[in-house]
Order: sequence, then C-alpha cells, then structure tokens
Amino acid sequence: MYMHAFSPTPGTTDTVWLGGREADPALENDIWVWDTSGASVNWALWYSGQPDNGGGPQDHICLWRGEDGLHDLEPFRPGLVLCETSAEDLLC
Ligand SMILES: [Ca+2]
Ligand SMILES: [Ca+2]
Repeated sequence: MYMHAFSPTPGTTDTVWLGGREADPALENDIWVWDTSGASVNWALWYSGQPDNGGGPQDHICLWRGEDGLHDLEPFRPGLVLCETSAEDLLC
C-alpha cells in the first residue's frame, strides 16, 4: 500500500474512510485489521502518534487532510469513502 497525503477541494471534507478497524474495540488492544482481507494493518502506515483514541473511542481507520498516514477516528464523521475491488469484478 502506498500512502500519500490527500488534498480534497477546500470546504469539502477532512476525512477519507478506509476499510479498516480495530479488531475488537471492547478490548482496545490495538490489533487493527483490513475488512476485505482480514490482514493486520502495517504499523508503519500510521501517522505519527496514531492510533490514539483521541477524545474517546476511535476504532475505524481513515486518512486525514494533508497527513500521509493512517488515523483512528470515531465512525460518525462525514467523509469520502475509498473502496477497493478486483479487476475481475470491474469486468462483470
Ligand atoms: Ca480504539
Ligand atoms: Ca486518532
């Protein structure tokens, strides 16, 4: 996975949701997985200081405007959604 800071149109959103989450939010044990594959999230992909449960439980993974790493965040914040699919699914 390559990580680049995103720069949406000003006034739109600060957040791009990715398909990842904390495996068991009740445990808060920092085991993070990608929903599609179940693979563990590479710790090198996190933005400095993240994940941090900043301000309360944060159990979903997003990108934040101008920052080139993953953030944990509460899931009710509006944002764009980045989806993944296979080439075979696009050809159907
Ligand atoms: Ca959490
Ligand atoms: Ca956070």
